[in-house]
Amino acid sequence: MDSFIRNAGLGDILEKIQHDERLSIEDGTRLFKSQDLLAVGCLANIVRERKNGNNAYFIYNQHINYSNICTNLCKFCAFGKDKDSDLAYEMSVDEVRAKVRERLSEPITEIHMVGGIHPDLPYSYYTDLLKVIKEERPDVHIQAFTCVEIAHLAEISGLGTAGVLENLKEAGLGSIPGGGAEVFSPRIRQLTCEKKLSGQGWLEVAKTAHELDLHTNATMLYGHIESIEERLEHLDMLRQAQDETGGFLAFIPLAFHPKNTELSKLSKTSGIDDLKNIAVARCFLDNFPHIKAYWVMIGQKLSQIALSFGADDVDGTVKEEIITHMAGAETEQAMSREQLLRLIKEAGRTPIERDTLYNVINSY
Ligand code: V47
Repeated sequence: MDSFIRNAGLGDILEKIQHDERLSIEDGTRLFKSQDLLAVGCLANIVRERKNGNNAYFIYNQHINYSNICTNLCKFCAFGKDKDSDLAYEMSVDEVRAKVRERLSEPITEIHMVGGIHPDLPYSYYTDLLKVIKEERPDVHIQAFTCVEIAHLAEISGLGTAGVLENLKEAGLGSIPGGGAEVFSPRIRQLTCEKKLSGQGWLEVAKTAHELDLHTNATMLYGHIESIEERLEHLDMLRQAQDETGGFLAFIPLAFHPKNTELSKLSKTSGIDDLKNIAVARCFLDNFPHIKAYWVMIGQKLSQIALSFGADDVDGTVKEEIITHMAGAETEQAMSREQLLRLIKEAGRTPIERDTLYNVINSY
């Protein structure tokens, strides 16, 4: 295998990975630009195995998108809608309670809840959401509100970032999902999501959360108008932040889905790029414990292959995914535990059902 990687011109990077040395931005760029996907995958597989052995994680979770009303209206997003749009929706606190009740018979351990940046819902709505979920399912871990939503809540509550995080934690928040990071580059934000919280702002919220013992995830939305250099800049900013706090759990590359967005003329991502984003992230983000292949975005089959290209996690049962499906995802809306087990086992990995913080619930 070593000679195969050397023949691909990546021998120096192999040496670094074998010695657990940090890759430079230039190394990362070369990996992205390499034509030899298998060589890049082999490198990532070395790192994956060192960090996670033969384990591949999944979670029994439920997604709730409480509202799609959004003032940011990012060009890559098909989910967010203006308040006056016919497609706009907003769940009442009782409707969210009903969503949770619908699935009380299932062994759900995590509720993943995000929404748009709503122009006029009061701060109490958000704390009430957390409280009713906890009333219905006291043991569930609530992973909710992206760093972009947290910045908005800090503003409308007047509590500031640390204050609002403390307050949400008291109301039941367990951790923060990785959405809203997009690509940190100011050029990309200017062109695709100029109203959104800046990349620096996103990182500040994440780091403040970590200081308060709230773990977060991180994402990167790739495959639209960003350059390879901008992807590396994004990964480098995440790696630096993780050096400072150690609070990120997982990195999830998100494959851009163009349908029904203002960027609908762009193509879907290729399988090669999907696997490369996972593999390069695994090699470059040496301080991130987990890399997730999100089956909703890249499909069940490619997620299975991704378990040999650096990923050690396939997310979970999900159920009722809206954000990617509004943008044309053709994947299922949910997977059962049995389907996840089969996907992982057939990839030659040991399926580990985990909770949000990667504590083992069951090993199969
Ligand atoms: O924040 C928006 C992205 C995110 C599109 O933390 C799009 O474990 C693709 O962040 N095509 C939401 N992506 C999803 C997300 C997530 C999902 C699963 C697990 C975790 C985690 C996080 O989806 C948004 C945005 O960055 N997005 N529009 C689109 N057209």
